[in-house]
Amino acid sequence: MFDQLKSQPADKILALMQAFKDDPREQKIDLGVGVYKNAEGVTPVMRAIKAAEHRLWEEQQTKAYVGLAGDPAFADAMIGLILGDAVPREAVAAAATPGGTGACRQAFELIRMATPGARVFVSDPTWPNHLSILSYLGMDVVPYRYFDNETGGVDFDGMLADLRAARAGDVVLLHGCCHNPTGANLNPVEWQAVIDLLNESGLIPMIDIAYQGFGDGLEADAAATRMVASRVPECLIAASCSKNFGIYRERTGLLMAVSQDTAQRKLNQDTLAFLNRQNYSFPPDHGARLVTMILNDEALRADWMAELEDVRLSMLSLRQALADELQRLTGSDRFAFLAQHRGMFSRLGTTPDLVEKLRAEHGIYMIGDSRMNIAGLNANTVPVLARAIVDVGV
Ligand code: PLP
Ligand code: TYF
Repeated sequence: MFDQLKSQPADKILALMQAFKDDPREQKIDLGVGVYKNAEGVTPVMRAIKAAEHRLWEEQQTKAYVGLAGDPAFADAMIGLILGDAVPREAVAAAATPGGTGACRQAFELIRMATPGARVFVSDPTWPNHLSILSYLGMDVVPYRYFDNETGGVDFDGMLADLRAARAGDVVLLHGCCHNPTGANLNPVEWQAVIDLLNESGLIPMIDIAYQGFGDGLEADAAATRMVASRVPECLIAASCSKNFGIYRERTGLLMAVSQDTAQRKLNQDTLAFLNRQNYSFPPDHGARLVTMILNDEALRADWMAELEDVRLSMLSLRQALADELQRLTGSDRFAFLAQHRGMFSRLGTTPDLVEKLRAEHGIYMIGDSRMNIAGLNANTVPVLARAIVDVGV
């Protein structure tokens, strides 16, 4: 049996992580995998997580199974965080999943189950795992134009033109905030235009929100998701707690199915529980429980929000410093888009050859499509990166 296996393509982001580790040079900069790092290069356990873990260790009396959809208190807390009061609670079915990846996987399976012929429209580019899971599930994927290499912004006319090719029942995958891998995002007017198109054409939005709090703030980063959820008849939302709670390895996420028809909710809820059962039965609980404790405790929540805000502001100031340094070195505003981008990532918009040159000659590791993890920088390495970008001739 095993000899029938074919080797599968590696995850390029994870492969780059390994290449960085294997590089013996002392002066090297890791702008690869999307994990937050502070100025010392450490990915810390957030204070509120530590405090909640401590409390959990003291108070938890059982590790018995919870439920196929996870603890409803986790869903309630996350729905509050993401959707606020944009839609009635009765309109939302939700199930905990192993990370945001699990939420995406379950969402895709639900789409395939509900509408077997549906195509999924994805931004070009999008997070590579979207493509790889969709292809594994045998689903049809249609890219829509998104990033404009010339301006570093969104090619919005191209995006709308490509989405006009979608048919009723097709799904449009949108990043709720902090687009991965580009860092370029829609403004509110553009979001409304997308919503109008979705409604005119009968398209179903699926929102992937993995970086709430990393862009313009917790509320601002949820605004587009709230706008969509309250203005379309149905949508799916895949949320991750990995980044904003710093609990990557705990595998904590939530899939939400929103319908304005509250009678539909029970069927949606049962389907989400069914899909969990088919794939892994009960979802992980530890991270979800910590998140619930934090969101429901005034002091823990305030401390978490304060630390998250520090994280967000540190990335914003690194962006600004990089854009300023490049402005100083080149005498042009060509790289001003780096300060406009939001979230962990920016796509530089250069060729794989120059990305390779940055690695070979300067020990700077970014993804081949020129995506940089801004949190991989610090005050000392910003000028090093800026000089290298100019040196290789980006
Ligand atoms: N979606 C996007 C766009 C991401 O960048 C990530 C990042 O890790 C995820 C989903 C899911 O992350 P996780 O499964 O670690 O929660
Ligand atoms: O895009 C990133 O870097 C993050 C982390 O298979 C990640 O989303 C990368 C690769 C992967 C899973 C998560």
